Amino acid sequence: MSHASRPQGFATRAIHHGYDPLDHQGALVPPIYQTSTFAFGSAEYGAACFAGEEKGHFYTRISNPTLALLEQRMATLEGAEAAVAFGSGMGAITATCWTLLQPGDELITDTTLYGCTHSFFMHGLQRFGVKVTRIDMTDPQALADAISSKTRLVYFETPANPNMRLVDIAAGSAIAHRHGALVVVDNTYCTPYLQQPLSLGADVVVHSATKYLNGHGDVTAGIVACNAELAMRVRLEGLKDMTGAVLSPNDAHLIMRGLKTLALRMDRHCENAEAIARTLASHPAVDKVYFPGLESDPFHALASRQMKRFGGMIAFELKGGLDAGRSFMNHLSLITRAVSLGDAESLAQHPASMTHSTYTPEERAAAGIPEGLVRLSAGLEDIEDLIADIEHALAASQ
Ligand code: HCS
Repeated sequence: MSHASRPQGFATRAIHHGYDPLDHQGALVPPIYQTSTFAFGSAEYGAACFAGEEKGHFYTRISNPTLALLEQRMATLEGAEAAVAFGSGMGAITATCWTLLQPGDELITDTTLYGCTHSFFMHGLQRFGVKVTRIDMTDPQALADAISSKTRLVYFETPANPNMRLVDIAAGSAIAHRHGALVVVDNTYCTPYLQQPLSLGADVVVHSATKYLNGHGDVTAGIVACNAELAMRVRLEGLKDMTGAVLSPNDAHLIMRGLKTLALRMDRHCENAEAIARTLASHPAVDKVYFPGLESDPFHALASRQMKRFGGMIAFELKGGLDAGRSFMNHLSLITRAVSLGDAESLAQHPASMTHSTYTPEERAAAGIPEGLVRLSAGLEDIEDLIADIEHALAASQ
C-alpha cells in the first residue's frame, strides 16, 4: 500500500481531514467564514445555486465553508458519507425526525431517553400524528415483538442518559431493517472514538456536539451523520425549512478545535470514570453503581463488544436515597453541580429534578430512573483530587 493511500488513523483525521493549509494562504488553522450570505458573480449563478445546479454556498443556514469542514470531519470519524451540523443536539434530533417521519408513521424508542428528547417525542411528534411506542430496547425480542409495517424509525441512545442502559446496535438494526425501518442512534455518550453505530448497522447517528465533541463547555451544537442522500434531505428539509437550527461558523471552529484532542480526552475521561466507578462500588454508603466497565454490570459484555472503552459517564444511588444524593451533591467542592457532560470539568447533576424532570414520576419509574439517582460526568482533572472530593462528599452524606 502506498503512503498516500494508507488509511489515516482516527486522531490524524480529527486534526487534518479535509483541509490543506496551502490552499488557504498557509493558514495552519482553517479560516472562519463568519458570514451569513455569499455574493453571486451573476444573477444566473445565484439562480443556479438555488436550483441546486451549482454546489456553491449561498446562505449559511444551508451551508458555509467552515460548517462544511466540520461536517466532513464528523462524517469521516463516524464512517458516514456525509454529516450536517446544527446549533444544538435537539436541533439535530428534531430535524432528523421532522425529515424522516410523517403523520401515521410510528417511531419505536427505548423507555430511557434524555429528558428533552423524551419530551419532543411524547409532546411534540405525537401532537403531529406520529405514534410513539416506548419499549425496553435492551431486549431485542421486545423490538421484534413491537415492530410493524408502520414503524418508520427505531431510535435509541446507547449508553442511555442517565441510567447507562445499553442497546445492542447490530441486533436492533437487523430487526429494524427486516421491517423496512431506519435506525437512529444518539452517540453523544460515546463519540465515534468509542463507538461507531453505522459500522454496526445503524442508518443515522445524532450527537449533541455540546458534549465530548466540543469538550470545553463553551458551545451548543449538534451533528447528524448518515448516507449522502439522507444527509441532503435532513439539510434541505429538517435544517433549512423545518427547524432553521443552524450552527454559527465561530462555534464550528471551536468544535474543530475540540476534535483535535478528542482521542486524548476520551481516554482520560474513560480512565477517570473507571477509577471513580470502582471507588463508588466499594464504598459502604453507595447502594448501586451504573457503569458498564464494572464486571458486575449487566451491560458489561455488550459494552465490551460494542464500545472501545466504557466511557466517561457514571450514575449511582446512595443507600440514603434522594436526601443522601442531594447532600452528596451539596458537599462536592471540586466537582461542579451542573447539567451537561463531556467537559474538562467534572459535573454532577440530579436527573429526576434536572435533565429528566420532563418525565412524570411514573415515566421515570418505568424507565428505570430512580428518584435518588446522581449522574456524574468524569472530567479531566487529576484522579486523586476527584476521588478525594467524592470520598469527602460521601462521608458527609452517610
Ligand atoms: N443534554 C444535557 C443537557 C441537559 S438540560 C444533559 O446534561 O443531559
